[in-house]
Amino acid sequence: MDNTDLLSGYLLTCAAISLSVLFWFTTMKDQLFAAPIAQLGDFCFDEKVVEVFPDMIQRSVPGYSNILSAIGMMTARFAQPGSNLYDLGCSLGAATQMMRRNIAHADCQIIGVDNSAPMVERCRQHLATYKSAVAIEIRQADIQAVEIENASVVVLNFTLQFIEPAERITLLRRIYAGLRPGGILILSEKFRFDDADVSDLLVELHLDFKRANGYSELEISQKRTLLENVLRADSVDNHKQRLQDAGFEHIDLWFQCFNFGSIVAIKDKGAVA
Ligand code: GEK
Repeated sequence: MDNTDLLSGYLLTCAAISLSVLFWFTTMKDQLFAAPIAQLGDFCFDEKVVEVFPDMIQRSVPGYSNILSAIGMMTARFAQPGSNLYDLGCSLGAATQMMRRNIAHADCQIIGVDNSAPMVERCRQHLATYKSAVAIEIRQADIQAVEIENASVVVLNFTLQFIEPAERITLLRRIYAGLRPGGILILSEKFRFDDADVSDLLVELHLDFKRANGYSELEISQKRTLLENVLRADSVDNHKQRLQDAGFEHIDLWFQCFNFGSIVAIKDKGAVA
């Protein structure tokens, strides 16, 4: 890589960050749980959530925009000519868009998948407002039923945590099998910590982060109750072990902020295709 490559990479990253910031500021503020809710069921990604989603995820997930920027940077390095890139649990396509802006090969295809109909509809509308030579397909489907093939980059950005824990290994094995040698999985999650003191500290710091972002105690506790049955976090060690069991040869945590973070898992360049 020479200086021109580095400079254009830097400029691309800055442009991507500005775009995502613009994306956040043009959406509605999340006030879904500001008033008391009589019967709290399970959280679901419905029309109301879609309306406020960019604001919600930005104010709830520490490090979210840093992770998105890095997904763009890793895409620039790992996307292989003529390959597929997957954004599994794509929501409104924030990671899809980062990937699209950073692919150096126009013959790649990005496949975004989400099982929420309102998310998929809004995602398609949103992505259609940007021009690009890279083909994008947004599918409404369960990520556990999607075939992964000829892949160089797979992103699970805060999605695996919504999959039944016992079924996670099957999905990861299919991802490994569908990746080309040298391909990468970027797995971002909310983490659980076994040490009680560390766990308490990181959970409290996350709550402070939400308070600093304007969420009230009521909003925080109602959202927590709603997510209790649907978001099941694993420890970093659990994730690493499962990725190893799925076949990945190179695995490590590359980012962490409080109890949220992201892991890279790479299929060895010499692995059987
Ligand atoms: C982002 N990646 O902005 N099949 C398909 N989609 C699913 C499934 C499933 N089984 N389960 C959940 N989802 C995004 C953020 S949000 C994370 C991802 C969050 C979808 C669900 O509909 C939602 O859109 C997404 O996964 C999780 O980078 O809200 O904490």
